Amino acid sequence: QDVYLQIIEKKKVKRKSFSVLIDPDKVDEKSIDKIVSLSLDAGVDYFFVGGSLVVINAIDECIRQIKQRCGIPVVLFPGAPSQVSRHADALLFLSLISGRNPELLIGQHVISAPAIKSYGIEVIPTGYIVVDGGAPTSVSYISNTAPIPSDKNDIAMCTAMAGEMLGLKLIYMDAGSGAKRPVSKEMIEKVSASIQAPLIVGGGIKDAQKAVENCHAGADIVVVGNAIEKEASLIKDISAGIHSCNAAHAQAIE
Ligand code: 1GP
Repeated sequence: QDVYLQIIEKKKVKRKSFSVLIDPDKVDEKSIDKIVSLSLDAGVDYFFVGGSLVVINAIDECIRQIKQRCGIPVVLFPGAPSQVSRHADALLFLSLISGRNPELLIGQHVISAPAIKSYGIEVIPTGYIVVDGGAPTSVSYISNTAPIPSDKNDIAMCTAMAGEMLGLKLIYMDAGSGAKRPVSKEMIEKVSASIQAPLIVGGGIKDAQKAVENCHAGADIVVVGNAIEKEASLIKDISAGIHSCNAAHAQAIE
């Protein structure tokens, strides 16, 4: 089944999903093995693969190793056109709509379009909104754009609305990998109430409590990378937290 269709189906029944972000630079065969087995046990919904700066171009190999071990959909979350792999199930075709860098709004898309088309992978047009996470993260430096200030909920809301009006099918709010301060509950509430498109939230989430708070605020998919790189056992707690929102919702409508 198409990944986007699956995301939409889940949103219709208010099912929240957990995505583990894997930075191909930071894993080897052994750590992939561990992450995949913990993710299978915990019922992780997606793997996002990518990073702001992928130094060793090991995307293909990383995805091959994940897919060898499980059927969890692998979604590319590329920081650059070089991070596109034909082996992924889908690609978040990111337009950095919080920034004003034309290269990341449309330029790199033009360059990578023919290759992506020839790969035949599912492309999901995604409005990528970077929010200030309390300290400069790789994403704001590499993208050469200013993030949306963390308390400017209206700017985030209008940006997400405009992205949706332009036809983008997902909105991804990101405080940046390893952010000190994740996207606030208030901003997630404001954005999710203003759009129909599914909302992905990530950056600086370190525990189940914040993941659950994000789900209640309106996030459809919660992404965690950095904290899991440091402590892989968090996969279990965070997944249980996110999926407990689904159980609670199912009970409430019975
Ligand atoms: C970053 O949203 C992702 O782009 C995940 O962030 O690595 O801080 O979990 P973390």
